[in-house]
Amino acid sequence: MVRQERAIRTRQRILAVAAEVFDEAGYDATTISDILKRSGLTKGALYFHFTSKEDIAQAVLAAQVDALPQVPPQELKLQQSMDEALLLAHLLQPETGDPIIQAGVRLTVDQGTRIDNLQRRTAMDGWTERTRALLEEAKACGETLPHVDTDGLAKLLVGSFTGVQVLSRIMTGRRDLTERVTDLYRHLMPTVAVPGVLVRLDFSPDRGVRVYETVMKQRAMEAASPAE
Ligand code: XVR
Repeated sequence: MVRQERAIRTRQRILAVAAEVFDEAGYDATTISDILKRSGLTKGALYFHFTSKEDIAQAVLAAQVDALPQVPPQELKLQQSMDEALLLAHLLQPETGDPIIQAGVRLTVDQGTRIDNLQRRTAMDGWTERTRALLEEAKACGETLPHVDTDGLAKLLVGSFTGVQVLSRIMTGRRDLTERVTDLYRHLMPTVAVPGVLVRLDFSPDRGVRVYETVMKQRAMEAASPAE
């Protein structure tokens, strides 16, 4: 049991270190020995968990969706969906970021100079499914207008978030990402939400920080008294 826990920790450590390296250098330029050097592990320990650079990158790609913590549940599921986007925007910031999410997103969006075999679509399908599930709840609660198709809307939101993210990285190193994400939802929600819900959605500029801080406090509390 103890050995198993140690193995899980080592695997997570490799992923965290690899995420940092991939985020700094990109997939093409990263070598497995860069990851090895920074992790301080032996070759044997690393190859026990992963077979190749591609294998590690695949694991980082796959981990991104689950690395986004749950936001506090909201009465309005559309608010909760927007809160997820705002939290993601914060976790993509250089200072407040999460390395797995940052590297996962970079690996997803970077096309690379050479053809590689990374499964970028699986990660995007994961985001779309997570988004769709929450929109489905919103629909079941009567929050959405009759024409809303949750499948199409989930794809549109994931696509728009990605576009906004790429542009924000180019223009400001993602410093204006929260603002751009708020603009996206402020302009999209009137075509999605029924009027009674629309007026209750919080588009204020500091919503993202509040969601982020609540989630981080919750995480710190859980770390202090881990649930058995
Ligand atoms: O699913 C997402 C949200 O529901 C907002 C729409 C965000 C999907 C982000 C996808 C990720 C991959 C590349 O971002 C990129 O730029 C939270």
